[in-house]
Amino acid sequence: MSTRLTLVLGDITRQDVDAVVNAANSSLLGGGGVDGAIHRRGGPDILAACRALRASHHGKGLPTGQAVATTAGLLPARHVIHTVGPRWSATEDRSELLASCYRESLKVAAGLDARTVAFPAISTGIYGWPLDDGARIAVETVRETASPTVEEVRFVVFDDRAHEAFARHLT
Ligand code: AR6
Repeated sequence: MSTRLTLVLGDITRQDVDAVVNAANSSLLGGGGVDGAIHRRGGPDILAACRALRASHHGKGLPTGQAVATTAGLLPARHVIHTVGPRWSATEDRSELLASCYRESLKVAAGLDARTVAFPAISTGIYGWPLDDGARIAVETVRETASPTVEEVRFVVFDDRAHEAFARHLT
């Protein structure tokens, strides 16, 4: 399956796709940014599903670079795929962990038979990753990852600066 990469300026919680990716933290119990918006708009079912994961497979939380799916509650999407980006470090190259978020999320998406997946710019907010580099890793990784089910990967960005960064790497 060759995956089409698209770019939208908007709110990830409004996307009518099979799966939206959440820029979560390893607790899976919510936070600010995309995570806060998804839980606010998606309602309590998402948090209940996250708590169930913490009580079973992910007792210690979700490791950085990994991904796991839950219901999307009241969101227009069918599933939320939670992934944990690395915090930016000026002294340590954590790029492979950021690439892993995109790869592992796409793997989970294929397991859900998802055809359309929306990604935020993982790690580029509260986790401080420089936007241009975060966009480069996102685009390169998705381009290099073949998926048996995913026809469209939609990057959903929140402001003009992020839109410009992704547009640069998509052309
Ligand atoms: N739709 C699309 N993009 C958004 C939205 C939205 N509704 N809200 C923010 N962005 P962030 P991170 C952009 O901070 O850096 C949470 O507390 C934002 O401008 O959501 O991976 C978690 O629980 C930025 O470009 O995620 C973790 O603790 C990008 O989405 C931590 O933040 C990602 O910003 C994760 O930090």
